[in-house]
Amino acid sequence: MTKLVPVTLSFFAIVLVLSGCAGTAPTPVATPTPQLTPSPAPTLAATPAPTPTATLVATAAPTPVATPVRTATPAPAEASVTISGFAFEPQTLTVSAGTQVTWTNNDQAPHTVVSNDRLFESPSLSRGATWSRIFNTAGTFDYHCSIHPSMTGRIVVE
Ligand SMILES: [Cu+2]
Repeated sequence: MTKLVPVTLSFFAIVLVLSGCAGTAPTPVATPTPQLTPSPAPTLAATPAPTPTATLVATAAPTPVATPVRTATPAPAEASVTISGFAFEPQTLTVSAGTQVTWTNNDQAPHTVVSNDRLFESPSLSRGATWSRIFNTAGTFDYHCSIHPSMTGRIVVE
């Protein structure tokens, strides 16, 4: 340790002398400052990105929405009654609820379709004329011709 002290002292002495000489130098030579060339940034070793383990998530297949079977505009079932020979044919007609029944008058004489309890009543039907009614509720509907009361018919809705 004791040897280091003179060494350092002599080092500073040299530095002082050199600096003193530099200060008294008539033409100070511009000592080029060493350009610190920027050391290239240490390239980070490209650590391989962790490959994502493909975890296959069993996505449940979307269950199809049960589309209603009912169509947008359900066409009503149709049935027909012919008026011929001053009689309804068939005299008794059985239909399901929602059925549209159409009467057609094939007689020369006019006829009507009037329920006995006045639930429905057609206008006077001339030859070839038709009249329709949809029976939505179940039940038995007796009707007659208001012009010829002997003409009777029945609609049974199930
Ligand atoms: Cu009639």
